[in-house]
Amino acid sequence: MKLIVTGGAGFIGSNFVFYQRKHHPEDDIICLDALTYAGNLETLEPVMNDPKFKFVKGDIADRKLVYDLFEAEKPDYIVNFAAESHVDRSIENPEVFLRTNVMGTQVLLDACRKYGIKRYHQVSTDEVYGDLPLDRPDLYFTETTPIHTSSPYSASKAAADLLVLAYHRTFKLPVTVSRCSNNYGPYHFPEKLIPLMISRALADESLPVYGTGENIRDWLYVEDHCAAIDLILRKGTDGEVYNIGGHNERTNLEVVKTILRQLDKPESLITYVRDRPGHDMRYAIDPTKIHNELGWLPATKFDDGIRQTVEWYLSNRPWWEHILAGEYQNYYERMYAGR
Ligand code: NAD
Ligand code: TDX
Repeated sequence: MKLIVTGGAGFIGSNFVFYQRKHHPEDDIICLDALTYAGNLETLEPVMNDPKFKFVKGDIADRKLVYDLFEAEKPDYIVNFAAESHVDRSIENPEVFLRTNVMGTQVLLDACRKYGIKRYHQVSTDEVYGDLPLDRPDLYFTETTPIHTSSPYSASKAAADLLVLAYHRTFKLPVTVSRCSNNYGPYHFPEKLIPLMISRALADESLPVYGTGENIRDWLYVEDHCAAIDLILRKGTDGEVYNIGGHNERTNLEVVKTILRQLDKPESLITYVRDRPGHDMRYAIDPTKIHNELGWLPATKFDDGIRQTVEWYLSNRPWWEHILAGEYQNYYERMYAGR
């Protein structure tokens, strides 16, 4: 089997590449990634010389480049992680979110139609369901919860989901969609909540908590997400949407305090700052469908996962320090110019 993994130099995509090499060493992987600010080739260094792995620098919205790649490689599976993924950036500048998340997805779908594939998998998010109120802990997102987005980011992801499902209905393209809750773990870009708080706490800097910190996220260890996508890709049903989450709801404040305890830093570092506009209150996934149909269950409890994650950031300082210093962006040219 040959897989194209788009966005494989980002947080979840890189973890998925490593998961595939470990669990399906017979498969060939091509990573297509534009190396935006969020893409880091240093992350993929362990597989760069692997004969079953190939890296291609390119934009999923570049039709010619994508068609040429499909023509040359004739992939069986496509897993689309490539996206602009940060809600705050989408509030600042929505345009690139539409280009990559919507138009880029459309180019990939067209390439799948033109060249034929076994399965296209769209990596989506629970944010397409909007949010749940804090006073209704009995409510969860299911696959039939209406799409109801809050940010330009989630609107662009929802648009992409609808396109993917439309290509299934109209053109019979074999597709699946997964909607996962918040991920955490190794290689998480240090402007997202958990790695941001770890790196700032280590430097004894203030920890900016938006609003009151009561917003709830449903955290899933990244490897559990990768295992779920792998199952859906290989055993899921065409045209279906699968929710992925592990019932690990925490307020942002709880998450930040857990990190501070583990690092033995004082809670006085917490600073309440202006809230995110349109800030979603609570996300909570009902994962019954993927459990019943594909037997998926998360393996990592939040308390273990967050401990491992903090330890990972402590023992991989150069990885995130290069990002904070901006050095990682020269890495591709430095290491791969003329290679
Ligand atoms: P990320 O921002 O860490 O990585 C995105 C990757 O996509 C980067 O390597 C970047 O260079 C690449 N990319 C961006 N634009 C591109 C383009 N036009 N062409 C090719 N590559 C491009 O994101 P992430 O957190 O790893 O998220 C991956 C996917 O999972 C996204 O689709 C996101 O919506 C979804 N998701 C993320 C979470 C989460 O908690 N992080 C949860 C659910 C779903
Ligand atoms: O400095 C901060 N302070 C703060 O209070 C940051 C960066 C975030 N927050 C809050 C906002 C959210 O309630 O923490 C929560 C998590 O924020 P993010 O890490 O930005 O994630 P979120 O907005 O929940 O979106 C994430 O999960 C769903 C991913 O970035 C998305 O790509 C995914 O679809």
